[in-house]
Amino acid sequence: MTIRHRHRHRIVLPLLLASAMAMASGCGPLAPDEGDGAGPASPVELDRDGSPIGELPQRPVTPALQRIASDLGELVAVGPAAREGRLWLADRSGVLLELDPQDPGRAPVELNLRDRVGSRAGEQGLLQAITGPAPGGTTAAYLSYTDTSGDSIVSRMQLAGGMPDPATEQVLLRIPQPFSNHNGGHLAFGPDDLLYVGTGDGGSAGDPGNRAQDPADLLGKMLRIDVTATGDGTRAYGIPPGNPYAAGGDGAPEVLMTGLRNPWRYAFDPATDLLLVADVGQNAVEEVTTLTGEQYAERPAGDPPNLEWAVREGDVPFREDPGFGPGERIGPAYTYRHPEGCSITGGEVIRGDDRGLRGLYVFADWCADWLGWAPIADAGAVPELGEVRRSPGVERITSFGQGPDGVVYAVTGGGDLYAVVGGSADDD
Ligand SMILES: [Ca+2]
Repeated sequence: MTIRHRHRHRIVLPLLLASAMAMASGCGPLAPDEGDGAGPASPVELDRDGSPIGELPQRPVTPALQRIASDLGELVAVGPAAREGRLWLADRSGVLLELDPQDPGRAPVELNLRDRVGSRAGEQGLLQAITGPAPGGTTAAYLSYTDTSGDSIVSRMQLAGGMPDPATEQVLLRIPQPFSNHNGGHLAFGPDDLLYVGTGDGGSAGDPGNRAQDPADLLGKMLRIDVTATGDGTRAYGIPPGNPYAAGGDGAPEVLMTGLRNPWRYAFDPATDLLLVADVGQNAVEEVTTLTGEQYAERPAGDPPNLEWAVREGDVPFREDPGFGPGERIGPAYTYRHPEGCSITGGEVIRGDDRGLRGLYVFADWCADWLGWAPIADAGAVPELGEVRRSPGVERITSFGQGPDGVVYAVTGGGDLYAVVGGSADDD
């Protein structure tokens, strides 16, 4: 890795690298004046598409959407299935689909869970299904949905034939919902193999119960639990010792972060451990907030990261009374205003892909026809979200997810499955 390589890269990929270079701020491996070339190569600068220098594309590669399948129902989640090479897709009405993205014309396997999923209101339903570790070194399915009473459920099911077995369902969390909207419902395992559970503020508008700032309330939070532990009789999981209220205090032991309104999708960058949380705004501002591994791994007692809702909506004041609860306030890394969109759909960081998109965070907005994207810039030791740009996209994207093949997929409420592929800069 030499200066000469960097120079050539800057010529070949001027648009992408200009922002990355600007963010390097004169320190770290991206700095143009740092000459030792020692240490690991920067994925942004030296390995953006995994190709040798001489084979880099002549123009910047931007993300675009390629439709893979249609008419799959009201899709709200996508991710790897338990069975190798397949995708799990969640139909909000309560059906889990298993699809082979290499053979998308074949009818998907269907698991009907409508006996327990309630989906009358638009934000209710089957919201997520993923696989993950379980006690005894096994693998299980973890599902998130609203039940027929409208309450939020996070449950575990054993796998049978590669699909969740509903007869084995074990409810881990049951969170009463005061209103039908803002149910959160995303599930993701962190780099620590702990389960991160995003909950909405309970709904209505403006967080009337001030739940998001109350660390004792499970609503309006990022929860974190250890599902490999068998629990202690009062709960069927373990409490990670790094949670800010693990040892007691004024908050619930499951609470990791406070001040969330409706974190409709968040993602961990597998290369840097950066956590990107997209929080849906009220009527004005949509936001992405980022936390480094250092910011979320081990929290001091009584000090959750506080993402500021409902005192602030994105980067503007929302409600003064009753003010901030405890915790380190962390403002958004990126915001945009209505009517550029109306409801952010948080995305994923592309890392396994080798078509020129590596290191990009992609996301969308439910109301907008653009695809948002930005490089994750690793400026020395601290990863951060780079300059956000937009490409043509489609409306009603409800979720993104990693595929089994390193491809990031997107789904829509209209039943379409898309792969995120590389387009040219001319698409802008
Ligand atoms: Ca916020």
